[in-house]
Amino acid sequence: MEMTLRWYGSKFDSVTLEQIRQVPGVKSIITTLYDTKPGEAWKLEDIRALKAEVEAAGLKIAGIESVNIHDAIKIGTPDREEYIENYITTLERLGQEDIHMVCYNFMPVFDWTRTELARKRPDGSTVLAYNQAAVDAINPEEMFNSINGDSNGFVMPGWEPERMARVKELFEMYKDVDDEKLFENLKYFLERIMPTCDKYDINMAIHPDDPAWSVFGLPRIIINKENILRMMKMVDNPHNGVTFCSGSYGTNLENNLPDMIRSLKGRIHFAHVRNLKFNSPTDFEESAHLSSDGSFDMYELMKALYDIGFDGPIRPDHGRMIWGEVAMPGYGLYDRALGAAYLNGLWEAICKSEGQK
Ligand code: DNO
Repeated sequence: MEMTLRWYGSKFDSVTLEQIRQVPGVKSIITTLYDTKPGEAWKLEDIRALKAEVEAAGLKIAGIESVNIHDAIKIGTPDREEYIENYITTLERLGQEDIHMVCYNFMPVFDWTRTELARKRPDGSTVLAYNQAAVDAINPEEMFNSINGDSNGFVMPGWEPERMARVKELFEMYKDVDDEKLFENLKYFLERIMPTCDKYDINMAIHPDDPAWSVFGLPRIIINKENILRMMKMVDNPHNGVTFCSGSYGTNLENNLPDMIRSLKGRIHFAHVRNLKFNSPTDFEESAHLSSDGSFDMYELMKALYDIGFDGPIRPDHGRMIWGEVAMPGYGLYDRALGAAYLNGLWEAICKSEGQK
């Protein structure tokens, strides 16, 4: 596996490439053109400039998180053709620049959803947290305002103000889209882009819906083993794969994470590994990565990845805010660096106990 950290670009991130380079075992990053809009074709010169900046700092780009999907594609309106064409152009340009992994999601309206961005834990750290009762008590606009108010001045991915200004209109546009329709639209999109992925060897890695159930009545499909295997089968091409995100699939305690990993052998193109601490099945917070701080056995997750021969990029996921750092919630340097060191340690121990040098 290739240990990475996510980086939003020098205009948007409080963490620098120079800092990332000093995290032991991290030689590459996962990044994006954060100021592009879903549906736009990325400019070749922008991709080249990003790549040059990363390489000048002694790092490499291991993949893109995310090239976002325009709502027309998810809803299946006739203008989706234009946006699919633009997506294909972006993929071609990424391929030409030797970038071969693209993470995306197919969540309607929102990306991830949390009810708190700074819940205080007993050790004084703050973390992102989710409480179903709190979601049930508010409407989407209120949720946007609370996320925006808690984000330390950073624009949170998937919660961009321009997007949220249209939240009512977006809900209206999705009113006839149920799970089946969303599957159908995903299939259509994947079938259209697979020839380009084959040509440029681009691994598409769909990110799960987070949390792994419907919020505000919107359809959600990338939530469990059954659905994800259905998706792999409906477009049966090795370039159609997943981002295995433990913190997203893990929101539903019925998901057996090591078993899911094993069932996806060859189709996991990217891994997000983080721990959650459940206070009840519908209230959880993002703990430190260490197994004993949360509810997951992180050794078992890493062992399952090892057993399937996972060799793609992996990243520690949301970190706690510690040591007075002010950063985008979930994306500070310190706790993610601790996470990377811990996951690297687990991996080294697994490799050695399996007889590898
Ligand atoms: C949250 C992230 C997600 C993820 C997208 C992928 O921190 O894991 O925003 O990047 O869903 O498109």
